[in-house]
Amino acid sequence: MESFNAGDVAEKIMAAIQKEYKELKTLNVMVLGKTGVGKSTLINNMFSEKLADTGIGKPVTDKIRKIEKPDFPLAIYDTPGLELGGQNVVNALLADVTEEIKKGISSGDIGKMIHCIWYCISTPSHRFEQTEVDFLKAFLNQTSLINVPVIVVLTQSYSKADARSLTAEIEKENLPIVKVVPVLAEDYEIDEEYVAKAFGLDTLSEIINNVIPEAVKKTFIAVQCANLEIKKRRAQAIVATAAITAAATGAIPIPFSDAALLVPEQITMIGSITAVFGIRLEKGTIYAILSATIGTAGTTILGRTVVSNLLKLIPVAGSVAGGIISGATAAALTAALGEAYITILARVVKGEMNVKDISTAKGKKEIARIFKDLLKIKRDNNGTAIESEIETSADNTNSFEIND
Ligand SMILES: Nc1nc2c(ncn2[C@@H]2O[C@H](COP(=O)(O)OP(=O)(O)O)[C@@H](O)[C@H]2O)c(=O)[nH]1
Ligand SMILES: [Mg+2]
Repeated sequence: MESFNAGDVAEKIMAAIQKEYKELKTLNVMVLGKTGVGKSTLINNMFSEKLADTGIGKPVTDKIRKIEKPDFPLAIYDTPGLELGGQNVVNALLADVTEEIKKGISSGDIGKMIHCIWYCISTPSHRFEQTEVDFLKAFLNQTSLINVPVIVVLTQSYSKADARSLTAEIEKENLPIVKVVPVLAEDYEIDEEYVAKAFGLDTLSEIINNVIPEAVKKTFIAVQCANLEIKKRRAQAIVATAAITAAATGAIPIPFSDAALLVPEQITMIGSITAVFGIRLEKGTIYAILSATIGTAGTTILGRTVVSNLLKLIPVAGSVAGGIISGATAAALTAALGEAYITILARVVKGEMNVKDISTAKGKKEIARIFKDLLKIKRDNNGTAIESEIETSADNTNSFEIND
């Protein structure tokens, strides 16, 4: 029988991850606001790559700068010079910006359109100046005609009271905007004793996710780093789909060897989840995760002993009758593998786990334990948990031993 090597699988998963990243359409965000309101700080804290510091700015017009980074599917259209000086300057900027937005739309290419606009106003400025109101109204007049969502972001909102009153003031204007969202992109030191904690980026992220076109949602979820829940939700949906596919394939004979657990659907699942989290993983890391969950390093994945031991943990499976596992068992295995992978990547994103830790003996043991806990969850025939999820506690001493 052809053996199924973890290295080969890791290779296939790397290819699936590459494919996922390549297929992401570029997300285009336009950011407007006066110099010093905190546009760069906001951009740097919303996305996993610090575009505003190190991104290569390319002048699109004398007022608009396009910031991009190689191999990162995000483009920021920054307008550093929005000073709202004389009326001529304002009119020229308005013309430039609307021209740029219209150009994208007439291209017919979703990757070239502006998908969302953030209009930034600094909360400490305390008031919504008439010139700014007029500019915003003229601008919204253009953007609502062409249907691009505009979010007003109140930056540097270390005073929540000031943010509330400025929000009320702007809302009074009844502008055709998505929402007014107060944020503090970075902790703000008010004095030696008091530091205002950063807030609001998770809310902003959720709102953006709701208004951008479907075609770039995947990209946004991948490149944003402000809202982990959005990533988790998307990843869980991917797992649910993969588990249903596994269930639908029906009874699967064991040993799986080159079939079953890591069929193309599962490989795609791992690839898609990785893209959602926007993490760059090396082959060695994937290999470590695989060996800690469904196989042992360097040997055939899912030899009969390993499979039997894993299956014993699954409530719906129990024993393996006649050397065949049911669709429900395949679904449960797929769901547990996907959920274990989400748990690990979420920890990496939260900074609780370092990518390098994954490959250590301790890391692998921890991953094995997470997987085992998830296998034990009672699920329906499609792999959906039917009891409240077991909390994968860090201090579980009953760790899972993988047999060779
Ligand atoms: N602590 C803190 N400082 C901020 C925040 N937003 C902006 N700043 C500071 O305000 C100044 C101007 O911000 P910047 O992002 O360069 O503004 P831009 O000109 O609109 O791009 C910088 O010194 C930032 O560090 C924030 O959310 N928290
Ligand atoms: Mg800037």
